Amino acid sequence: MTTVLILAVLILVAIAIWQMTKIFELSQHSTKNTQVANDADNKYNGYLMFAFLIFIYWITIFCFWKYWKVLLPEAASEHGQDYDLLMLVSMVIIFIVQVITQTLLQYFAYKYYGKTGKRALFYADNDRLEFIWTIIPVITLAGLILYGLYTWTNIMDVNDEGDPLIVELYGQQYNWTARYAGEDNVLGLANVRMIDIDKANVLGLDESDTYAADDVLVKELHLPVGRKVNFKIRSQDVLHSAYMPHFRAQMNAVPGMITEFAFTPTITTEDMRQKPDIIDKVKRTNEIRAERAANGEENSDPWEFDYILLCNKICGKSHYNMQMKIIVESPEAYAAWIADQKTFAETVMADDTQPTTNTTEEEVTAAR
Ligand SMILES: [Cu+2]
Repeated sequence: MTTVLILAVLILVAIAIWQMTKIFELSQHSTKNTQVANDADNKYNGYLMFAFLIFIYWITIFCFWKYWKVLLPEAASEHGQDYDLLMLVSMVIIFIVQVITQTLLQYFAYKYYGKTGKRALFYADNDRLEFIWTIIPVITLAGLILYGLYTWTNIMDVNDEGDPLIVELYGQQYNWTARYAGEDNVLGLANVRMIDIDKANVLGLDESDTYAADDVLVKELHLPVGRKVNFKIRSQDVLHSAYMPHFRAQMNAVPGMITEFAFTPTITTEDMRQKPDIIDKVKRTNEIRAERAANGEENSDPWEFDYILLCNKICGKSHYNMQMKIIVESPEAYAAWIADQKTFAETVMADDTQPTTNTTEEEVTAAR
């Protein structure tokens, strides 16, 4: 209540000051102060236009210089190169057009500022000029769109060619679980109705499905470098989005359906850590962390670079914390790691004394 009163008083005081200024202005019988711009006003505005031109290019150059280093490092997946090239080509074209048009706009506003007695040239139309400034954007945009569509189709083509590794990414508020398809490289059936927390069957795998027995559930994603991975993405509750920025990959996780994305990792975690821009990023981050440590603040442990899977849909209050570490390693290291993991049969089906699932055959078929 006090806040409302204070606000009301402040607003009333502001109105009073504004009204008093008005009265003061009206009492000054100045003949100079007309509402029509004179030569001095026009000149002043012309110079302001020119100053604005200098300002926007100064700030553009400054931002490039200052913030270039916070951009993502080079893409760590095969399609990521194409993705980055498309982005670069689009941005360079936009940048060139922007520089030319903005410069002309601001410069002419400065050059032709109003002067008494000077009249604007009446120029009705020019077919040739209009043809030129229509056809150039048409060709450029058509080219960009075709190039974009071509890249998009290539990136979004999820197929089984080249013996891909099949991995499920399962999102729920607020964590990710990854499921490897095991020896058979076929994921077992799963349905939200078969989730059994008591038995730690958190993904609702169908225990009667033989393909499910060798599936491996993990909380850290390991990927062999150079092998294509087909991701099958599911959500238990709300919309999530599996986002792997270093691999230029993102796909929504939608309850009730399986979405897909495929990529081939090309740089191991170890190799990525040796890249100069990553070394620099880690150094900069750890300097900030050391400062925090000195002040006794939280989140001050030294940081080491890792690939990461994030959720990129605001899915609830702990959304920011929904992430999973990704490790890209040599095929040998990956094979050793996966051999070390327990299968679904070893963890859940082993102590399957009394089946608790009452899912009907129809429901299983529907889930398929
Ligand atoms: Cu989420």
